[in-house]
Amino acid sequence: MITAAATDIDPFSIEFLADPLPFHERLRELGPVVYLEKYDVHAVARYDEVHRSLTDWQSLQSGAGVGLSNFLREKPWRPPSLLLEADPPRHDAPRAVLQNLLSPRRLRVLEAHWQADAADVVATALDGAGPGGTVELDAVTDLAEVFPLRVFPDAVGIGKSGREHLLPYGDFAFNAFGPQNALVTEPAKTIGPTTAWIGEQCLRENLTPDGFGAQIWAAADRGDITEAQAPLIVRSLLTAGVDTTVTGIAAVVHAVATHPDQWERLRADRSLLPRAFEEAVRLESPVQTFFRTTTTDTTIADVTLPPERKVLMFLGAANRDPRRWEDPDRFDLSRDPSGHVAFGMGLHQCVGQHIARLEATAVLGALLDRVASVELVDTPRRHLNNTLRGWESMPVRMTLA
Ligand code: QZP
Repeated sequence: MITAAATDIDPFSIEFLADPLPFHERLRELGPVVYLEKYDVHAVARYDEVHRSLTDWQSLQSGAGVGLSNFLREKPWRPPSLLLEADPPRHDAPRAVLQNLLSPRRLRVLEAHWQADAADVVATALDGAGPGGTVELDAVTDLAEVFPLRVFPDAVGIGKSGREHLLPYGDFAFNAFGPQNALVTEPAKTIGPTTAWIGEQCLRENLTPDGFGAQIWAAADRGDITEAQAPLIVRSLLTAGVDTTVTGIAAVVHAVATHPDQWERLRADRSLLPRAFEEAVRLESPVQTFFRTTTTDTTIADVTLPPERKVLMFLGAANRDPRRWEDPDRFDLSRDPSGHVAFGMGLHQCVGQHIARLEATAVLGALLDRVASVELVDTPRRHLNNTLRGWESMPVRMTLA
């Protein structure tokens, strides 16, 4: 019998979360499958094994939870998501509803509006500076957090008051995929009202008549899903749709600020804009990790695991695996980043990715319209989370075109 290399690396420690890249390399080098002693789980950090694990939904289920906690044994902190924490066939109707609602074709009507909103958000962040002027701003709090909060809650159709709960709710949900460390136990003391507010926003009577939320309820009226499923599907949008896009937008600003030659290329050729976003999420992997649970005896690279075992997938490590990517740490607009696993892969691949792309390219496009150069003026400060890799603050200087 072949066993996985064991390690005491803790991927949810402060040390790891603050600077994961050297740990990712160690994990990849240890072997195709490793055993994390601290949590008694196996893990994959190389591209091929992560890709295979993501696509083998029959052996590696999501229904037992995609966090460390095994729903077969432990009660989840909230009713499980009908999409994320479900397998076929239960997964499929909710997935189809969102996939249809969030398809590129359906999103086209938002594009011009969101580009105008992005121009406005960028103008405000640039604080009235004129051509040739320079502005210092925080790319996280003045830009990356502002834009999704400006467009997404309105697109879902939730109430205007209480929206300050959205980012903390997402932050908590993404922390909750990890172990019960201080990133979970501390906010858990005060998350109750936030969770209650989110639940209220998902009810039919609290949604505007034209948003994604109302359209999810309309799918229940048609019988595509049940009325009991509708509010939980709205909840998925509110959980997965805010902190992630904030991080994605911050990632692309960080990438161009730290690679001025690539910013110049982008300025010279705006058709590279979609690629800039894909390459930024490859490099940064806003969603760093996810678990699956074995359904049956499952062999990954010669290591056979019994049923009901958790497997941790390091998306961020796969996206910089030198076995798959040449010069993986470089943000390079010459590269074809397709095949990255920042949005996952297979059956559960991010259903909101077209919205994420629309938001990020709207912001980046608005920056390209106004800004000649972007640079960091200080070391950006990370925001630690058990699953998301983002920033608290990113001071930048922008020189206007
Ligand atoms: C979070 C849900 C990266 C994913 C874990 C993002 C995510 C997707 C779905 C949900 C939550 O359905 O609540």
